[in-house]
Amino acid sequence: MNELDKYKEKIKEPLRQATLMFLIKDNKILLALKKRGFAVGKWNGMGGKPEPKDKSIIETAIRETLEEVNVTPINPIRVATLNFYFPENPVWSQQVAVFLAKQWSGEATETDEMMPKWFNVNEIPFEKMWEDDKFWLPQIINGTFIEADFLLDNNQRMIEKNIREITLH
Ligand code: 6U4
Repeated sequence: MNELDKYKEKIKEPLRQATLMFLIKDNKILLALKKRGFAVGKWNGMGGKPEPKDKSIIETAIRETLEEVNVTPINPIRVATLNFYFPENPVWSQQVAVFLAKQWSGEATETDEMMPKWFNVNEIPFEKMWEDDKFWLPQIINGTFIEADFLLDNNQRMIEKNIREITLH
């Protein structure tokens, strides 16, 4: 059994939830630079943890996007479920629901939390992102639905991955 499966068998608690939202228009994707907190300095989608007032994970994803870049996504689609395991630091472990939106209201602007920027989909700055992103972000941009597990170390480096494409019937 690989390390990932061994660790998954060992932990009993469900992973805490978090969200990621990507806006896509033509051949451009909106990423945002994290200005504080976990993973500061990385380009990523917008997102965060559920709050008690959220009625669903999609509400969390929309609320976080509004708080972080002043945009309200319209009809976002859930395209991935990513499980991130940090055996050396389990409080970082999380299950991330990933959404794509092709419509929104407002225009992305900087906040205390994030600095948004549009990138050409062929020029995504993977070297300044989480190491796992290059394995799933191009696929979801191409319309693939993904379920994946990642094992990461204390330095936020990826140790192992298991990525499954989901076929909808
Ligand atoms: P708050 O509540 O804002 O202080 P924050 O420091 O923003 O917390 P959190 O946990 O709310 O952190 O959000 C973490 C964000 O990082 C979520 O949008 C999910 C995302 N994320 C976590 N691990 C990731 C990984 N390995 N690859 C990735 N995104 C990840 O692309």
